[in-house]
Amino acid sequence: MANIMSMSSFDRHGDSSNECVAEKAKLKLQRPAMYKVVMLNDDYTPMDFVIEVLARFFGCDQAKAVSIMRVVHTQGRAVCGIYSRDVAQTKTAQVINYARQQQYPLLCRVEQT
Ligand code: TYC
Repeated sequence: MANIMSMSSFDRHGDSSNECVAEKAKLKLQRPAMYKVVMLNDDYTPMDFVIEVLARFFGCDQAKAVSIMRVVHTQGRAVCGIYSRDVAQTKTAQVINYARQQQYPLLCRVEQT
């Protein structure tokens, strides 16, 4: 009879079949769901402020920031970026907090892709 020092961890846990538990489990990896951060138009937030926000929180260069701002201004909304849920929610909160500090009504929201 084996003493405790010579027993495998499976034996110690009552699984004497020595089957690998990980092989039994379903190992299907799924990509995390992705979420769009959508910026919305309003009549009051200055265009330059929106451009600054797009550069600061979404890593846009000047040309990209101007382009996205113009799409929001003319079409009502545009996607600023696509992220995991936590990152999308954090960026949305950061943008709204930053805008409110300046008393601008700028809004963005998270939408599942
Ligand atoms: N429509 C705003 C203006 O004329 C500019 C603007 C652009 C505001 C994009 C919000 O997400 C926005 N000053």
